[in-house]
Amino acid sequence: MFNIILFGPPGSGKGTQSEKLIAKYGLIHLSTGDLLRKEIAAATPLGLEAKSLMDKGQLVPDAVVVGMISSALTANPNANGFLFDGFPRTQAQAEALDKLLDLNKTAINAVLFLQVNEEELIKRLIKRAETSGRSDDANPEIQRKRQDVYKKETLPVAEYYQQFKKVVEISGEGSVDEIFDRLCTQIDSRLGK
Ligand code: B4P
Repeated sequence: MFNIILFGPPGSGKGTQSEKLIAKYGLIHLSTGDLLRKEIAAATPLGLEAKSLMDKGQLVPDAVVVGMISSALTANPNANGFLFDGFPRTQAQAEALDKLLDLNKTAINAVLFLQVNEEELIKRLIKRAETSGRSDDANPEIQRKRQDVYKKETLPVAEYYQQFKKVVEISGEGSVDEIFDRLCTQIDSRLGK
Protein backbone atom coordinates (compact mmCIF):
# COMPACT_ATOMS: atom_id res chain seq x y z
CA MET A 1 0.00 0.00 0.00
CA PHE A 2 1.20 3.51 -0.85
CA ASN A 3 -0.27 6.34 1.21
CA ILE A 4 0.24 10.05 0.62
CA ILE A 5 -0.85 13.16 2.46
CA LEU A 6 -1.30 16.20 0.24
CA PHE A 7 -0.66 19.06 2.62
CA GLY A 8 -0.87 22.84 2.33
CA PRO A 9 -2.87 25.95 3.20
CA PRO A 10 -6.45 26.55 2.03
CA GLY A 11 -6.35 27.27 -1.70
CA SER A 12 -2.93 25.69 -2.27
CA GLY A 13 -4.42 23.31 -4.86
CA LYS A 14 -4.81 20.11 -2.84
CA GLY A 15 -8.20 19.31 -4.37
CA THR A 16 -7.04 20.26 -7.88
CA GLN A 17 -3.90 18.07 -7.76
CA SER A 18 -5.66 15.19 -5.97
CA GLU A 19 -7.96 14.62 -8.95
CA LYS A 20 -4.96 14.18 -11.26
CA LEU A 21 -2.93 12.07 -8.82
CA ILE A 22 -5.69 9.52 -8.10
CA ALA A 23 -6.26 9.10 -11.85
CA LYS A 24 -2.55 8.41 -12.45
CA TYR A 25 -1.74 6.23 -9.43
CA GLY A 26 -5.06 4.46 -8.74
CA LEU A 27 -5.24 5.68 -5.16
CA ILE A 28 -8.46 6.20 -3.17
CA HIS A 29 -9.09 9.92 -2.66
CA LEU A 30 -10.10 10.84 0.90
CA SER A 31 -10.91 14.54 1.14
CA THR A 32 -12.45 15.49 4.47
CA GLY A 33 -13.66 18.77 2.89
CA ASP A 34 -15.57 16.80 0.21
CA LEU A 35 -16.92 14.30 2.77
CA LEU A 36 -18.17 17.19 4.95
CA ARG A 37 -19.76 18.96 1.97
CA LYS A 38 -21.63 15.70 1.14
CA GLU A 39 -23.00 15.61 4.70
CA ILE A 40 -24.05 19.27 4.33
CA ALA A 41 -25.80 18.57 0.99
CA ALA A 42 -27.67 15.64 2.59
CA ALA A 43 -28.63 17.90 5.55
CA THR A 44 -27.56 15.28 8.11
CA PRO A 45 -27.11 16.36 11.77
CA LEU A 46 -23.33 16.04 11.28
CA GLY A 47 -23.57 18.21 8.14
CA LEU A 48 -25.55 20.90 9.93
CA GLU A 49 -23.00 21.06 12.76
CA ALA A 50 -20.11 21.10 10.27
CA LYS A 51 -21.64 23.87 8.14
CA SER A 52 -21.90 26.31 11.03
CA LEU A 53 -18.18 25.83 11.78
CA MET A 54 -16.99 25.82 8.16
CA ASP A 55 -18.92 29.03 7.43
CA LYS A 56 -16.92 30.72 10.20
CA GLY A 57 -13.62 29.43 8.81
CA GLN A 58 -13.17 27.11 11.79
CA LEU A 59 -12.22 23.45 11.89
CA VAL A 60 -14.76 20.69 12.47
CA PRO A 61 -14.06 18.66 15.69
CA ASP A 62 -11.29 16.06 15.42
CA ALA A 63 -13.58 13.18 16.47
CA VAL A 64 -15.93 13.89 13.56
CA VAL A 65 -13.31 13.86 10.81
CA VAL A 66 -11.35 10.97 12.33
CA GLY A 67 -14.61 8.96 12.43
CA MET A 68 -15.22 9.69 8.74
CA ILE A 69 -11.68 8.63 7.79
CA SER A 70 -11.87 5.49 9.90
CA SER A 71 -15.09 4.42 8.12
CA ALA A 72 -13.55 5.11 4.71
CA LEU A 73 -10.46 3.00 5.52
CA THR A 74 -12.65 0.10 6.69
CA ALA A 75 -14.78 0.37 3.55
CA ASN A 76 -11.73 -0.03 1.26
CA PRO A 77 -9.74 -3.03 2.55
CA ASN A 78 -8.23 -3.85 -0.85
CA ALA A 79 -7.08 -0.36 -1.84
CA ASN A 80 -3.67 0.16 -3.55
CA GLY A 81 -3.30 3.11 -1.22
CA PHE A 82 -4.92 6.34 -0.10
CA LEU A 83 -4.45 9.99 -0.94
CA PHE A 84 -5.39 12.09 2.09
CA ASP A 85 -6.46 15.59 1.01
CA GLY A 86 -7.10 18.23 3.67
CA PHE A 87 -6.57 15.66 6.42
CA PRO A 88 -4.94 15.61 8.96
CA ARG A 89 -5.45 19.28 9.89
CA THR A 90 -4.42 19.06 13.57
CA GLN A 91 -1.73 17.12 15.40
CA ALA A 92 -4.43 15.07 17.17
CA GLN A 93 -5.80 14.05 13.74
CA ALA A 94 -2.28 13.10 12.60
CA GLU A 95 -1.72 10.90 15.64
CA ALA A 96 -5.15 9.28 15.18
CA LEU A 97 -4.38 8.61 11.49
CA ASP A 98 -1.05 6.95 12.36
CA LYS A 99 -2.86 4.64 14.79
CA LEU A 100 -5.58 3.75 12.26
CA LEU A 101 -2.98 2.98 9.58
CA ASP A 102 -0.93 0.97 12.03
CA LEU A 103 -3.99 -1.17 12.83
CA ASN A 104 -4.25 -1.82 9.09
CA LYS A 105 -0.52 -2.69 8.97
CA THR A 106 0.34 0.27 6.77
CA ALA A 107 1.73 3.81 7.17
CA ILE A 108 2.15 7.20 5.50
CA ASN A 109 4.87 7.08 2.83
CA ALA A 110 5.16 10.82 2.19
CA VAL A 111 3.66 14.18 3.10
CA LEU A 112 3.76 16.36 -0.03
CA PHE A 113 3.63 19.96 1.19
CA LEU A 114 2.46 22.53 -1.39
CA GLN A 115 4.07 25.93 -0.79
CA VAL A 116 2.14 28.98 -2.02
CA ASN A 117 2.48 32.59 -0.87
CA GLU A 118 -0.49 34.10 0.98
CA GLU A 119 -1.28 36.79 -1.60
CA GLU A 120 -1.65 34.11 -4.30
CA LEU A 121 -3.80 31.95 -1.97
CA ILE A 122 -6.27 34.77 -1.34
CA LYS A 123 -6.35 35.57 -5.08
CA ARG A 124 -7.19 31.93 -5.90
CA LEU A 125 -9.90 31.67 -3.26
CA ILE A 126 -11.56 34.92 -4.42
CA LYS A 127 -11.58 33.49 -7.95
CA ARG A 128 -12.93 30.11 -6.73
CA ALA A 129 -15.76 31.98 -4.95
CA GLU A 130 -17.08 33.11 -8.36
CA THR A 131 -18.02 29.54 -9.29
CA SER A 132 -17.79 27.24 -6.24
CA GLY A 133 -21.04 28.19 -4.54
CA ARG A 134 -19.18 27.51 -1.26
CA SER A 135 -20.37 29.78 1.53
CA ASP A 136 -16.91 29.56 3.18
CA ASP A 137 -15.38 31.08 0.00
CA ALA A 138 -17.73 34.04 -0.29
CA ASN A 139 -16.36 36.33 2.40
CA PRO A 140 -12.75 37.68 2.40
CA GLU A 141 -12.81 37.92 6.20
CA ILE A 142 -13.60 34.20 6.48
CA GLN A 143 -10.83 33.44 3.99
CA ARG A 144 -8.34 35.32 6.17
CA LYS A 145 -9.67 33.47 9.23
CA ARG A 146 -9.05 30.14 7.43
CA GLN A 147 -5.45 31.16 6.75
CA ASP A 148 -5.02 32.07 10.45
CA VAL A 149 -6.53 28.77 11.61
CA TYR A 150 -4.18 26.99 9.19
CA LYS A 151 -1.12 28.70 10.69
CA LYS A 152 -2.14 28.03 14.30
CA GLU A 153 -3.69 24.56 14.12
CA THR A 154 -2.57 22.90 10.90
CA LEU A 155 1.08 23.96 10.38
CA PRO A 156 2.13 21.94 13.47
CA VAL A 157 1.07 18.82 11.51
CA ALA A 158 4.04 19.43 9.17
CA GLU A 159 6.37 19.60 12.19
CA TYR A 160 4.85 16.36 13.50
CA TYR A 161 5.71 14.50 10.25
CA GLN A 162 9.09 16.24 9.92
CA GLN A 163 10.32 14.28 12.95
CA PHE A 164 9.77 11.09 10.87
CA LYS A 165 11.46 12.72 7.81
CA LYS A 166 8.30 12.28 5.73
CA VAL A 167 7.78 15.88 4.58
CA VAL A 168 8.72 16.99 1.06
CA GLU A 169 8.26 20.68 0.27
CA ILE A 170 7.07 21.35 -3.27
CA SER A 171 6.40 24.70 -4.92
CA GLY A 172 2.64 25.00 -5.48
CA GLU A 173 3.08 28.03 -7.74
CA GLY A 174 3.04 27.86 -11.53
CA SER A 175 0.67 26.02 -13.85
CA VAL A 176 -1.42 23.04 -12.64
CA ASP A 177 0.57 20.75 -14.97
CA GLU A 178 3.95 22.03 -13.76
CA ILE A 179 2.95 21.39 -10.13
CA PHE A 180 1.57 17.96 -11.06
CA ASP A 181 4.93 17.05 -12.67
CA ARG A 182 6.78 18.08 -9.48
CA LEU A 183 4.46 15.90 -7.37
CA CYS A 184 4.82 12.92 -9.73
CA THR A 185 8.65 13.17 -9.63
CA GLN A 186 8.55 12.82 -5.84
CA ILE A 187 6.02 9.98 -5.87
CA ASP A 188 7.84 8.06 -8.61
CA SER A 189 11.14 8.26 -6.75
CA ARG A 190 9.44 6.71 -3.70
CA LEU A 191 7.83 4.01 -5.84
CA GLY A 192 11.28 3.18 -7.23
CA LYS A 193 10.35 4.30 -10.78
P1 B4P B 1 -11.09 21.86 1.98
O1 B4P B 1 -12.25 21.33 1.23
O2 B4P B 1 -10.01 20.91 2.35
O3 B4P B 1 -10.52 22.99 0.98
P2 B4P B 1 -9.40 24.07 0.82
O4 B4P B 1 -8.28 23.85 1.79
O5 B4P B 1 -10.13 25.36 0.88
O6 B4P B 1 -8.82 24.03 -0.67
P3 B4P B 1 -7.71 23.25 -1.57
O7 B4P B 1 -6.31 23.39 -1.05
O8 B4P B 1 -8.21 21.86 -1.83
O9 B4P B 1 -7.70 24.14 -2.90
P4 B4P B 1 -8.22 23.92 -4.40
O10 B4P B 1 -7.57 22.78 -5.09
O11 B4P B 1 -9.73 23.97 -4.41
O12 B4P B 1 -11.58 22.57 3.36
C1 B4P B 1 -12.77 23.31 3.55
C2 B4P B 1 -13.18 23.42 5.03
O13 B4P B 1 -13.63 22.12 5.53
C3 B4P B 1 -12.11 23.84 6.05
O14 B4P B 1 -11.96 25.25 6.14
C4 B4P B 1 -12.66 23.22 7.40
O15 B4P B 1 -13.66 24.04 7.97
C5 B4P B 1 -13.32 21.91 6.93
N1 B4P B 1 -12.41 20.74 7.07
C6 B4P B 1 -11.93 20.01 6.01
N2 B4P B 1 -11.12 19.03 6.47
C7 B4P B 1 -11.06 19.16 7.82
C8 B4P B 1 -10.35 18.45 8.85
N3 B4P B 1 -9.51 17.44 8.57
N4 B4P B 1 -10.52 18.83 10.14
C9 B4P B 1 -11.35 19.85 10.46
N5 B4P B 1 -12.04 20.56 9.53
C10 B4P B 1 -11.90 20.23 8.21
O16 B4P B 1 -7.64 25.24 -5.09
C11 B4P B 1 -8.12 26.52 -4.77
C12 B4P B 1 -8.41 27.33 -6.04
O17 B4P B 1 -7.20 27.60 -6.72
C13 B4P B 1 -9.32 26.61 -7.05
O18 B4P B 1 -10.24 27.54 -7.58
C14 B4P B 1 -8.36 26.13 -8.14
O19 B4P B 1 -8.97 26.10 -9.41
C15 B4P B 1 -7.27 27.19 -8.09
N6 B4P B 1 -5.95 26.65 -8.43
C16 B4P B 1 -5.46 25.43 -8.10
N7 B4P B 1 -4.20 25.29 -8.57
C17 B4P B 1 -3.89 26.49 -9.20
C18 B4P B 1 -2.74 26.97 -9.89
N8 B4P B 1 -1.64 26.23 -10.03
N9 B4P B 1 -2.77 28.25 -10.37
C19 B4P B 1 -3.87 29.01 -10.23
N10 B4P B 1 -5.01 28.60 -9.60
C20 B4P B 1 -5.03 27.35 -9.10
